[in-house]
Amino acid sequence: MPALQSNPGDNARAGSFDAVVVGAGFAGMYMLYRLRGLGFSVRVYEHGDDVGGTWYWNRYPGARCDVESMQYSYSFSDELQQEWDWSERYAPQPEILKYANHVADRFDLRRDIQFSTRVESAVFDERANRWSVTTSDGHTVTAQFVILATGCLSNARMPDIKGLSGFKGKVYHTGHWPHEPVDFTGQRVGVIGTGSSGIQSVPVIAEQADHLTVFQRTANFSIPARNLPLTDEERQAFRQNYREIRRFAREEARNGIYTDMPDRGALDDGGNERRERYEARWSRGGLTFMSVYNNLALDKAANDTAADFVRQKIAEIVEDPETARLLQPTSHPIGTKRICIDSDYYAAFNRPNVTLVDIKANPIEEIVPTGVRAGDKLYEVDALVLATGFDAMTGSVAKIDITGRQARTLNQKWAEGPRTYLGLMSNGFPNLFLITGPGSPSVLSNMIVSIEQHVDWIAHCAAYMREHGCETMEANRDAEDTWVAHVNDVAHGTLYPQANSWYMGANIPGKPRIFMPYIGGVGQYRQICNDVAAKGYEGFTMTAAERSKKAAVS
Ligand code: N01
Repeated sequence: MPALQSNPGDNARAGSFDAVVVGAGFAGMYMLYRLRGLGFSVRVYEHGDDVGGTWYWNRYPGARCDVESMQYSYSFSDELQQEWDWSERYAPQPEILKYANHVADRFDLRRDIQFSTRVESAVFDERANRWSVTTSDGHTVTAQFVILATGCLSNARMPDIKGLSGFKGKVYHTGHWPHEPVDFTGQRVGVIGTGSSGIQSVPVIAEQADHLTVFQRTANFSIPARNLPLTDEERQAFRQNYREIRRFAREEARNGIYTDMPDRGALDDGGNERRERYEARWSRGGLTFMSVYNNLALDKAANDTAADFVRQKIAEIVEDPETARLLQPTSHPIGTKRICIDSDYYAAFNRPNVTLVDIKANPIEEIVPTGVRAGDKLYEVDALVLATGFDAMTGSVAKIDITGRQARTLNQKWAEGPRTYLGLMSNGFPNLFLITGPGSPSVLSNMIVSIEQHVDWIAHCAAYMREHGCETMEANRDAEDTWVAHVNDVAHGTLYPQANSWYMGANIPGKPRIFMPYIGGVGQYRQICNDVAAKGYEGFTMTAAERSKKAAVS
């Protein structure tokens, strides 16, 4: 029986809520907290049997956050940020999950979350102006608002490789890792995929496995994390300055991370000075490598200087020249695929028990019961790890059968790519909100900064509607068209579209190629959202309860 320790009011007992929230990751939990604080009745549905979202599912060896833990944390409660002790510069997955559980307990969230339950469908009733939400346990509830807190990287993608189902060993997907410990001791393991998940897991699996074969289709740029235990002094320094750190991350940083802002372009420095700056960032480690200069995402010649630096580092670390050459990315400008942050990834290839296989030159032909056949060669393995990524940003939304006005589904509307106004709503789907949806900075930012901004905006909006007697809110078609064009224009002013990335939907066969996140930066985006709200939700139509009833009847 799905867990629910709710103490609902009369309406909620009758299956009628102010809001249904889909997902109990960081977005869903905070959404519940905010709406509950405003006196709304809320039911959260979560497919997993506990909170944590992406951190609940991604338990693969080496999984840890690539944003520093003191910044990858909620800011809405000063008590919470003052009392929680992060142990390392980059928190490992079990610690992030522990934090999510702590938040759920501390704010008593679980009583409104129904676990082990998928939302199967949501249908908008134009007469009642309410959503009917049907779940995997066969129940249907109604709600004024449906809020999709489904996560951008939650829909793990199994690759379509011939013979996979016939493999006789164990097959694991990094995004759907078992809850019980996996021990690769004495085994020959194959890892397919060299994005962030593969790059984090390879050094850890290499330590355990008898032999590890890494199947690489596209080499990726990775920067050392330089992870270390956090000292009390470091934690204190953050805590004392949290007010300014959070303000900067929200309002000034492009990516929601507190860091130095670059004041010059890469070509403004001479070769020696540039190299020194890259060296300093490489030694410091982490995502801020890409903010050493202000034009790395804009100017190919500038970008090449950073890419060359990292390629050179790879050549210095990896002893075998042919392996080093294969690991040097050449297919895309640095940073145009999500840059990876690793702990000893390149050095792992110096181990005698690790082999790199170039499946770009010699594609996987098939998986046979005992291994992987590529380039006419059989690589025998006992276990396979698929680090093959996600149907990102839209995949989890698409799994829910969402029907808006005039019986049109969201999947029909988004068949040529997602269309939203501000990444928050889509025309034709009143009172349906997305948290960190396509068209918002989301995955290009510190996710928690973006989640908090969206949740706060949606919460204010719901309160505003209640205060003004409004029953529905809907993105206007023209505002949506203008926003989609703007998101596109901004993206095409950068180098990002040059990569076959999951940002573009390029990892999913048949998915329309559209740059999905908004690249204008979280500070600018926040300002736009605030301005829209200040102008009475410009670009949205809100309908008062009486008017909308008449409109629906006529
Ligand atoms: O997935 P990916 P990921 N045959 O899509 C390859 C976040 N994240 O799970 O590039 C062979 O990046 C594919 O090859 P190619 C982070 O935002 C964060 O690693 O398509 N190979 C690629 O190498 C990240 O960007 C953290 O040629 C196949 C790999 O699989 C996002 O999640 C940690 C294949 C997939 O890479 C996704 O990362 C981990 C096939 N059929 C993840 N299909 C943090 O630190 C795919 N590939 C917070």
